[in-house]
Amino acid sequence: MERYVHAGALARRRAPLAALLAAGLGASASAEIVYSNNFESSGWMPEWTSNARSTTPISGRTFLGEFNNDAVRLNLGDLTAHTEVTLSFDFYAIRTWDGNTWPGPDNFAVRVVGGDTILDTTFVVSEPENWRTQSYPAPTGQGEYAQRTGAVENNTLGYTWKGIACDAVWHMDLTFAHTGPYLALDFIGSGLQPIDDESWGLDNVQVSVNSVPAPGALALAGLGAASALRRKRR
Ligand SMILES: [Ca+2]
Ligand SMILES: [Ca+2]
Ligand SMILES: [Ca+2]
Repeated sequence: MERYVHAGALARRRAPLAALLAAGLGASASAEIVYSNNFESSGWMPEWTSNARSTTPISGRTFLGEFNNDAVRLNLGDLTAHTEVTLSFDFYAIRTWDGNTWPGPDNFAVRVVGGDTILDTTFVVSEPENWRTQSYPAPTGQGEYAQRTGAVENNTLGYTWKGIACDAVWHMDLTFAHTGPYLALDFIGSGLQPIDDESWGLDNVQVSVNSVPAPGALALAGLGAASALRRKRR
């Protein structure tokens, strides 16, 4: 029996009507943050299947992890009606990730339970072995990018391997089609060597739900606004 957290009890913001109307011509007419967690407080988190938390040696950031060849699940419930979801988070890759090649591939994936895989890729954080390649920002097996490609931070967390600084942070914004009040997401590491050699964590996890109205609904909203304006002028 899975437990779902009442997302309404967590940080929730509604886009003001003006912003909603202004965004009416764009892809997302409204967005609502239904979950946000920086893991800095120590309370129990029933929405996560693991409550493992660590603090970075440099700058003292607390995050969810460290994990290795593990899957950790985020369960959310009571979501506002929506047509798509945006998942944002910081991915901490710690120590000697080898990317596409032996001893690897060193893989990280995010899957919607009962739905699509929204991220499946490899990373390299393995200086000074500059010959290694990673798949990210392409999917696993489809990219040959230099190590740390796309990283927003390098060697800022304070982890080392044989005295050499060895960590990187990637920021992810993943938008995918989704409907229904429940959302479960699996974050999965695989192909990794032992946890003191290759590990990972999550920080600043945020989930927003978006409603993309059908063109007909947009036209109706426009008509409604126009007739409201006419009534006001009379
Ligand atoms: Ca944090
Ligand atoms: Ca390694
Ligand atoms: Ca490896």
